[in-house]
Amino acid sequence: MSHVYTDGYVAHSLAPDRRLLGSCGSFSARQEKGAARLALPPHLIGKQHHTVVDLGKVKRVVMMVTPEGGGGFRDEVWEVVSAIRAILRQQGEPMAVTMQTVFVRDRADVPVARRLFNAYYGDEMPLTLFVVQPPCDGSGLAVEAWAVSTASAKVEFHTEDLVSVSYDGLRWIYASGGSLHLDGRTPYEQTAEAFSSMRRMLARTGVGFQDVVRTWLYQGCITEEVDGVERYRELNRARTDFFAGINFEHRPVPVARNGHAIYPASTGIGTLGHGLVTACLALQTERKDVQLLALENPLQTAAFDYPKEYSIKSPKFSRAMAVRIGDHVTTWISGTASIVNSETVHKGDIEKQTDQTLTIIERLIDAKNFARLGWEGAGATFDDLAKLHVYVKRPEDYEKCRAVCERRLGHVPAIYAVADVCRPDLLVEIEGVAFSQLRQSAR
Ligand code: 3EB
Repeated sequence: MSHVYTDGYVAHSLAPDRRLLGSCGSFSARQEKGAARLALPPHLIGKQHHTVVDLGKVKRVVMMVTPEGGGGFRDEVWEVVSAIRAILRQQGEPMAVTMQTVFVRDRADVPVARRLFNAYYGDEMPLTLFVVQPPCDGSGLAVEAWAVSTASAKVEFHTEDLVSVSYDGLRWIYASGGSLHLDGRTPYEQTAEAFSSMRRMLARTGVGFQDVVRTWLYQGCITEEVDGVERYRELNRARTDFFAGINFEHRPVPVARNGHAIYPASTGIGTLGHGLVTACLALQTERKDVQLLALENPLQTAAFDYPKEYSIKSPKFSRAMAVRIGDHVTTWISGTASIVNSETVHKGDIEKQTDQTLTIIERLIDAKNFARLGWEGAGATFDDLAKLHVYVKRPEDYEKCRAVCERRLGHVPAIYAVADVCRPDLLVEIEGVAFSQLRQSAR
């Protein structure tokens, strides 16, 4: 949010768009009184939206930042860095960014972005994914960054592909499978290598792949065919083979029986180029008040049960993964598209597909669905969303898609980027993360 004042300066409100959990519940920035306002010269700080999540012992800040001052790509990166730094500085306690996803317009800009982020973060470089998906607003980049307060959390930057965060008897591990380019390898080989390297990374912290709760798979030219087979289908075949050796029900953290197979939540989406960028998030704890629930959607066939016409080996992911920690629940919503049962609906209509996708998400996270799958008293609404990522296939659909999202969700920190969704007839895919409180009676 920015306001141009008569002296020509732009004052950016760095008040959070949302505050989740804690004692204050959620409310919008507009309602917040006495919000910090920094008067900053134009172009110094990017457009930012962020959510502050009060997890009791630690605070998490989710930032969605895009530049707006113009200039070259370097200016844009520094503007984003300035915004991240300003948001973190105003938290009043030391914060560290643990993971960031950098969406860039041009692949050629990735090395520049990497160097500038390295220069800022130094030896505290978060796990960083560079994804070639042009931001819909025309910027050279857009960044989603997750930070945690370091007064009570210990953040370990093992390598640029491995970061862990420990607090309150919990350990979260972010691992990336690196950024692979084609190099003569088939999509199957690339995928197999990405999963193996994530497993190798996790093993360095003593964690197995069965502890993964969420994966992100950014595949270049996802719907292109290689030797007559679509790249995404080959990704699915390789993932299926890799997962065959993993039992996601056997992990230290108990998984609720939901009557379905259990897989991590996931995003599978296209990028420009032919690379494969992957990452995962794992959780380890011995706490007795922590439990996982893999969510399926009453409106959709489980992806792992999709008929063979979509992929010989089905996509192995859950519609969402929820983790209950004490009396709050974090829900990672997988990439969700306008699919009812297993069919694409509203072909060619961006507004209807967006609206349908949001309805599917709403039904996925509502209390009824949690109760159906065994968690009475849990559940989330759109007001509990900390962030949203919207992948739009056709750049010209952006405004219409955003209008539908804003009408139904109000203001959620969000990034919109252009990407190919894994079926030719899908125009939009949406993912998010929700933080909600268990109902009193369920605690
Ligand atoms: C769908 O429902 C849309 O292959 O990991 C969404 C989220 C999608 C994850 C994946 C694919 C994946 O099938 C596509």
